[in-house]
Amino acid sequence: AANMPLVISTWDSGQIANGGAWPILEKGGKALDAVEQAAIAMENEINCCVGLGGNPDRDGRVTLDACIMDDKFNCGSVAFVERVKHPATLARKLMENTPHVFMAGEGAQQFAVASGMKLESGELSPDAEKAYKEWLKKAEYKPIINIEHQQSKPKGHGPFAPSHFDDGSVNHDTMGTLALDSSGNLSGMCTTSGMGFKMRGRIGDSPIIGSGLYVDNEVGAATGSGQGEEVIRVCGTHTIVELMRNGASPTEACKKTIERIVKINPEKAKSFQVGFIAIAKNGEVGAYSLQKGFNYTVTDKSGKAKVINAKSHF
Ligand code: SD4
Repeated sequence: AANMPLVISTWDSGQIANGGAWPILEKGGKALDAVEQAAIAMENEINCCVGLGGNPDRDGRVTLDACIMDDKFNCGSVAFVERVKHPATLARKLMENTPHVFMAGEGAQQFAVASGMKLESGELSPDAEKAYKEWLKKAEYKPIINIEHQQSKPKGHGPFAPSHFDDGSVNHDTMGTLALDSSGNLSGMCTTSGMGFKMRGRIGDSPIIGSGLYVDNEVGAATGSGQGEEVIRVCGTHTIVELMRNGASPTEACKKTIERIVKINPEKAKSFQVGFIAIAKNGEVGAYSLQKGFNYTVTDKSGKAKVINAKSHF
């Protein structure tokens, strides 16, 4: 395809992720290496929603979910992992060095240590600490419904990092990245600290192959962000790739999948956000979200990162 290499990531913080991926793609490197570097770049940032600086669960602990998938249906996922700084890298190690695809919790952490990864302190970042204290005032022991914050002003840490908000509320900037390398191969990753103040042990869509991420090198790839429960219900990213296989463009495929979520319960669909991005084998990209306010970042062979606002259902 003409349009390669190419990398796209969820949100405007995708500028950070794409910034990690681009040096690899530019040199003719592999999409898999590029998406791993995208994950590392985001996981190094202190922000609400990716990495160990993210918001904790309702018991005050940060638990990370991530997955990675290459152009040959190899995939690795980790969920509910604590004190591991780079969960997408851990997912890649799991993919490459074990016969397994998915590990969770203590076992995943044990595998990280056995793989030579160091365990971090487990302390909350100052912003997460503050957000958690704020949340504890009401301590509503129920999952928080995830709505886009358009009015709240993010407190930045770095130019584009998704942030904790002054009012202690959560936004949702799970990072999903899809890359098409100069050999025409696709890979993807998804990394998150999950919904802030989630119930302990809760796992979202992000580490689930076919929900938070799917790659089929013959067809295309998709990833997303938002209320994980609603994405899992429709196997969101697998659905998108299947729609593309049947001829839909990336945007049409994302739109049809969002509509499928709406159809389940149109009233409830007003109260949460889901945003998908997708890339076709030919380098065409697209996106669609449920609520307004979802955007994504595309870096193409010009080397420039462009932030694009997705169309939305509402
Ligand atoms: C989840 N999809 O855990 C994630 C939430 C998200 O930034 O997008 N967080 O359900």
